[in-house]
Amino acid sequence: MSKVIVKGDPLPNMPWENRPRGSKSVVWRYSRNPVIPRDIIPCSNSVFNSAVVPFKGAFAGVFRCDDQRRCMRLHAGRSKDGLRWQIDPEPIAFQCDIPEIAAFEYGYDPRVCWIEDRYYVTWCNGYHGPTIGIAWTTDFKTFHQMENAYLPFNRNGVLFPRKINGKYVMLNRPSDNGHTPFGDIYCSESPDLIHWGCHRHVMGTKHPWESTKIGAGPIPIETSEGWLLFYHGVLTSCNGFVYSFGAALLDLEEPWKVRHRAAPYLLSPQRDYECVGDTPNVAFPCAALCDAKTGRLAIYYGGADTVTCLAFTQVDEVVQFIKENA
Ligand code: BMA
Repeated sequence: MSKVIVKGDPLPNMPWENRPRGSKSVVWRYSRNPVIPRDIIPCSNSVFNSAVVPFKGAFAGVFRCDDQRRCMRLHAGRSKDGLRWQIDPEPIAFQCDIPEIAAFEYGYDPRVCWIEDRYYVTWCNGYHGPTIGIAWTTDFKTFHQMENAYLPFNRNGVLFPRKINGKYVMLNRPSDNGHTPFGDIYCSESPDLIHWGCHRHVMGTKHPWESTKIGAGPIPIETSEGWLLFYHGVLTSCNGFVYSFGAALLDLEEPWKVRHRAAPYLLSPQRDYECVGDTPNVAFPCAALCDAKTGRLAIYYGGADTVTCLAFTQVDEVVQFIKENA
């Protein structure tokens, strides 16, 4: 039983593995990583930074599949156990009646969020530069694309799973047109998921592991201690960027206020499948499954911009870690 109260449903069938004997890590990796190989569908060069949610007693998701032309595409997928995935061989063909928005340039780093009565997908959408695309689905077959949330340049758009004070809320990360050498997390509000405003700064770079830029990861998890946010942080080494992830607790009603933030990372690229691939040294989380009853958490993250991996933790332990390691 989780001591920290998690708002949400029980999810007894989610992927899970106990902490390996002898390990003291707050977050531990799935022993059979990666869960999704780079060549799971015929056209894929790599499948990573992908989003997974509970769906009709099983699981569904939106996957970043870079194809063998190295075009960045989004594909839907389904799984009974969250581990073995059937990913559609064809990319999602978004339905969109706004001609200016309908021309798909590229899409990457999706997140999926259930709000009220449907799943919303947010992703980094090419529109004269990267911005945040939004679409909704109820069946993971038909996806209805809406207006982009912001002007370019923006990345890492992550919705909260309920309205806060009557407004939809999205974390996002203003950026540039390239491999952005800066970046703080902001939060924006909307009455209708179309018009976004009331932009607030949430947090900036702080500790060495995240000193270049940060960006929100999975959909925040509502707990009695605040919104549990996992986020990636980037260090610039002499060999380029290093992507790790850490966690913070945001205020439940004013989520731009950071209540606690852990100084150390939770997971940094150390295994071969995180260190070797199309982009070395990347662990990039985009989704988390949570069993509200036990507080078990399964975090899906991309490894080296090549494969999709899983790591586990417990809400109680991660909340305690955040509070004790400020
Ligand atoms: C970011 C995004 C991510 C990627 C990361 C590391 O800018 O492109 O998809 O994982 O860089 O290359």
